[in-house]
Amino acid sequence: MKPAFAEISQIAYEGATSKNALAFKHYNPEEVVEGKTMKEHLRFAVVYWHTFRGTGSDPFGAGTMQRPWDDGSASVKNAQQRARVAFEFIRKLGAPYYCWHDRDVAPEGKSLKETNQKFDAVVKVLKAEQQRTGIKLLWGTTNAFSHPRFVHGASTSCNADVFAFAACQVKKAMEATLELGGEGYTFWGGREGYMTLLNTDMKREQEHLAKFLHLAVDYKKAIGFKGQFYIEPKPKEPTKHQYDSDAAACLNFLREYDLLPHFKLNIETNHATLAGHTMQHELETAGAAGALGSIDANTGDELLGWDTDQFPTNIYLTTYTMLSVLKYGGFKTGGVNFDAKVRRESFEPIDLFYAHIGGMDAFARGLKIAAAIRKDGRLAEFVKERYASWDGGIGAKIESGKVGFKELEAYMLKKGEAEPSTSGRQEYLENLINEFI
Ligand code: XUL
Ligand code: CO
Repeated sequence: MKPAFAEISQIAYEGATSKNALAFKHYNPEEVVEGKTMKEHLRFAVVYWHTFRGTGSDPFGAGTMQRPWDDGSASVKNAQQRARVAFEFIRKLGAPYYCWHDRDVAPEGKSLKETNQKFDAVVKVLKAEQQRTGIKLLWGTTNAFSHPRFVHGASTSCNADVFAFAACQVKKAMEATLELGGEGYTFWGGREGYMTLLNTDMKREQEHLAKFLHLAVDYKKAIGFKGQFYIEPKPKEPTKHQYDSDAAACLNFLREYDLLPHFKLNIETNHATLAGHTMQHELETAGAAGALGSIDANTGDELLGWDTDQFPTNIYLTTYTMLSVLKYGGFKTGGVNFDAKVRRESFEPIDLFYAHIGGMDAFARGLKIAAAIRKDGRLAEFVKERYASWDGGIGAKIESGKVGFKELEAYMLKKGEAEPSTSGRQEYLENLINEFI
């Protein structure tokens, strides 16, 4: 096969002073930060859907992307050829992982049986390419939202046959993930929500979603798949309201239906924005519940109210993200998955390199800055000090359950007043962060 990116050689780390746009300035895979290499910390993944299937179309215009290796057909041969190009790209970029939806990698056939056969034929090539390059599958997932059969949702559809069809798809995609040694499997509820409550039995739909996930957990055990299950929160788009609306809603849902031990969260930046939260808020919510699994790294545009999935280049964003990731012990099964697409105007193949190099460098900087802030210790010390009243005296008695309202009343009657504690020092702390950026 003729290389698709013949003019591009392996992307190398050249250091901060390099002016080469096709080199890393900060991502040095072997550099050790807090006892692990950058490669081990960040576990970068390239998404198949945006990077190899994105056309650049939007509601106002057709696709713009120039992808000379793709003949535009829905043939298995084209899908296999595209897979080989994908691995050439990921290898030259030096990302250790990739992620797919079933329908990104292989076309749909006329029947479920034919669809599965086409999928098998492409999975064979993916496996061979993984073995050839050493690139691994971070997670697989199912596209149960694009086909018209999913118009009312998949597991939350009003039509039980659609639930059954989605189950077949997840079953097959889990088998493929296992076959490819995938380290996880993600559930993003593409249309698991509603457009209007006038036609929706919300309780029943949520019970069906829980039933579906329990069936997936059962099947995971049945086939011996040891990877991590993730739920990816998103509040809206395509539906008006999605049941997995944010990290807190997902955690509540998982707890209510006894699913929490089986799932962690895959937090996406642009989804946090759509939910009216910061990425840091979502990461802290997941982390505090022991459910921070992986991240979909991208960013939105605050002036555009939709899921623009841009590549992350903001150092504050990557610093705050990595501060939370390091705080909760780093990625175990997850990683930094670029669920991001080049702009419609960035239509040349080389733009795929610029986009990923920029995102990887932004995360490498975020990692180094976060590690430096942690080493400095002033931020952590400030937070610790702020809660010092809980480390002894009445605070410690409350935390350990030694006092009730009666004892607290006696304490306060004697003390007389709760004096305001020290300043929150937001500006001082923001300045402190800027010392490191
Ligand atoms: C959609 C989205 C998905 C999931 C996987 O907004 O983020 O691509 O990451 O289904
Ligand atoms: Co995503």
